[in-house]
Formats: sequence, C-alpha cells, structure tokens
Amino acid sequence: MRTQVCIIGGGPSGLMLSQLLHLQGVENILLEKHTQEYVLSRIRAGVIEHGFAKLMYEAKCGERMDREGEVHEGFFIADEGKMQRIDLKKNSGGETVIVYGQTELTKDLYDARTKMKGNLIHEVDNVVLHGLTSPKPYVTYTKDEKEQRIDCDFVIGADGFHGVSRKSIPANILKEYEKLYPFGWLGVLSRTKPVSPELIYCRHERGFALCSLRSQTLSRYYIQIPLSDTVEDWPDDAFWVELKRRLPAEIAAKLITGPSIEKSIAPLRSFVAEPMRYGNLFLAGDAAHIVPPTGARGLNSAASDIYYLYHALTDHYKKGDDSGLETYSAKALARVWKAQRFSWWMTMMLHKFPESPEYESKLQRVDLDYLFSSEKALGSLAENYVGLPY
Ligand code: RFL
Ligand code: PHB
Repeated sequence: MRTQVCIIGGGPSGLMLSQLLHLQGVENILLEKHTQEYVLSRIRAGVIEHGFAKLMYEAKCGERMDREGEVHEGFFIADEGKMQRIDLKKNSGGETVIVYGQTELTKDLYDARTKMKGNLIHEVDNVVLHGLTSPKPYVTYTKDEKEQRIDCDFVIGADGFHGVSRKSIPANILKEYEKLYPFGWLGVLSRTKPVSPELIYCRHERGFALCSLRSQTLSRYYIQIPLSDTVEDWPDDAFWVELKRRLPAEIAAKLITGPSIEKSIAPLRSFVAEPMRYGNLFLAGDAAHIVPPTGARGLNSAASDIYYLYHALTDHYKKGDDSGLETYSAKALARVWKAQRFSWWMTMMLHKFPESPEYESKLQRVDLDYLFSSEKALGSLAENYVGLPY
C-alpha cells in the first residue's frame, strides 16, 4: 500500500489528524493496535479547552459537543474544608472550558472517519518504522497474521506513551525528561448526579480529591492513593467513605453515591521527549509528553501538536512550503513545556507529599493564600487552565 501520511495510533491525536488531513485532501492511513470498542472503553479526559473545541469544529466533529458538552466558567478549590471559586471567565478575559468526555469526543471522531470512509486499520501488531531519515519511509505490521507494508512520505507517531514511535528514535538523539510522583489517582465513574455543577479540586491532609463530571447524570470522582494500592483494595463503599472524608462537610453531606461503572488507577507522571521530529517521523500527543492530570492539560496539549502538524503538512502538500515541518518540534515543545509547568505546579500545590508533609503543606498554604489574594495570580491560573494560545 502507498499513502502520503501514515499515522500510528487511533487515540484522539491520531483520529483528529487523520480527519483534518482527509478534509484537506491529504491521503492518510491510520494504524491502531486495539479494537475501536477498546479505545472507547478507556475513561480519561473530561475538560476540553477552547482551542481543542475549535479544532473539533474545523474537523466537522463539533456538533454533538456543542449540544451535549457543558460550558464551565469556573471551578472550585477546597482547602481543608474551605471552598473558594476560580472565575475562569473573568480572570482569563472571557474564556471558558467545555466539559465533554474524551470517550464522547473520540466517538465523534470515529463516526466522522467512518462517514468519510477513512482508512483506519485496527488490531495491527508488530508495527515497525523503517527508513525514517530517508525520503521514502515505510511502516510494516501484521494483521490477521499476514505481514503488510505501507510506503509513505511521513510517519506520525500518535501511539501514546507506550507506543513504538518514540522508541524508533535512536537513543543518542532522543532526550527524555521525567518526573514521577509518589502517588496515583483512583478514578470512579458512577451514574449519579454530580455533587457540584462545577469541578471541585480538594486539598486535604488525607490526600487530594477531585469531583468532576461527564453530564448531569454521570459523575467522575478521583482520590489520591499510594502507588502500592490496587483497584481491589478499593471496593465502592471504601471509596465513597474516603472521598467524603476529604470533601468539605457541606459537600460531603450532598454527595450521592452509587455503584461504580468504571474504576481505574492512573500513576502520576511528568514526561517530555525531545525533539518531536526525527527525519520524516513526527511525534504528537502522549507519545511525546505526559502530564499529571491535575491541570487537565494532557489531551489539550495533544491538540496543539495536531494543530501545528495539520497546518505544516497541509502547507507542504498544497503550497510546497516546508517551514511548518521544519519548525514543528520547537514550536510544539515551547507550548508543551508551559503545560508541563502548569500541571506540575497544580499537582505540587494540591497533593499530599508523603516524604515531607509538613514542609510541602506550609508551601501549599502560602501558594493558595497568594493565589486568592492576587488578581494577577488568579489571571495566570485561569489563562493556563483555559489554554494558552497556539
Ligand atoms: P492515547 O489516547 O494514548 O492514544 C494512543 C493510541 O495508540 C495506540 N497504540 C498503537 N497503535 C498502533 N501500534 C502500536 N504499536 C501502538 N501502541 C499504542 C493505543 O492503543 C491508543 O489507542 O494518546 P493520544 O491520542 O495522544 O491522546 C492523549 C490523551 O489520551 C491524554 O493526554 C489524556 O487522556 C490525558 N488526560 C486529560 N487530558 C486533558 O486534556 N484533560 C483532562 O481532563 C484529562 N484528564 C487524562 C485525564 C488522563 C488520565 N489518565 C488515565 C492517564 C484523566 C486521567 C485519569
Ligand atoms: C476528569 O473529569 O476526568 C478530569 C477533570 C479535570 C482534571 C482531571 C480529570 O484536572
């Protein structure tokens, strides 16, 4: 097979790029390791910034998000029981975020790709990238036990943190930066009315908690847990008891509990791989960078990579202009590192650090006092949370 762009990975990054390129007449084939059902079963992001929403409209996938997504103008930070609201709209100069699940957004992208008869190949194995520094790269893989080959101009590595694309860059070229946090998040999805119409990020001496939602009938809650814990350590009842202990009393009293319909643990990690280009391979999204979820930046950072790549590839094919491809890595990384800083800061301010609880706790207090006493500090938080410009 021959195509112009071969995309590895059918998560939101790969699907979005595939759809945008197809709309511009750029041929592409997308390879995904798992089934569509599996990709859609992963419960991940919930908060979408306006830049991502704009890209969804450009991809002609924004209709359902417009109808069913909730516009949020603010969120709360609860500190040892005291609730304070961050007015995103006021402090960012008019911007808001959209609460719309990654599952729904991915489904919309899949539906659009299917309608346009996009070439998506699922359940591929043994993906190997070849000739990346030559003008004729190609990708081999097995499907139904048969070896296949795709010749292309460019390979896009959108295969997430555990994918093969980043690993195809020689170790002497790739520099990886990583910070691991000594805890994880246990997330529960339940078909219950959310305890608050806006998100609540809770700092508490027992550990961080987050009240989020997918809709007015679907709640998403998280608690900070030690890395040694497993899902089996947390039956539903234990989860609800612990969540309530960390919420302000008036919120805990309103919490409606119910059976979990999904429960999973995510370790917290900060990670960046540089550069994001190697010859004709371009990395995008989680394949190149990971943030702890505290700042709701992961998917949103993937979206800015896709925006830059989409324009760079379109300029290459339509205008013979390669400047976007040449500057891609530097441009994408400049924004990625800002999301890293913001996510790290939010994480450090709101979690319990088991090794130095008293010192960290003092600093967190100062950070929060400063935040709520300074319009400029609130402006900085709001500007980062709604998404810095592309
Ligand atoms: P994905 O979604 O990991 O998709 C990569 C795809 O590549 C496939 N793959 C391969 N395919 C072919 N061959 C191979 N060898 C392959 N290896 C892997 C995989 O099967 C998969 O389908 O990466 P992508 O597309 O870059 O998307 C990134 C986002 O998924 C991620 O950044 C967000 O979910 C992060 N995140 C959040 N981001 C936000 O912007 N706002 C949020 O509110 C938010 N909340 C979260 C989050 C992530 C979380 N977890 C579980 C890590 C909350 C949580 C709990
Ligand atoms: C979520 O709803 O899953 C969510 C929301 C905000 C975050 C992280 C996760 O910061």
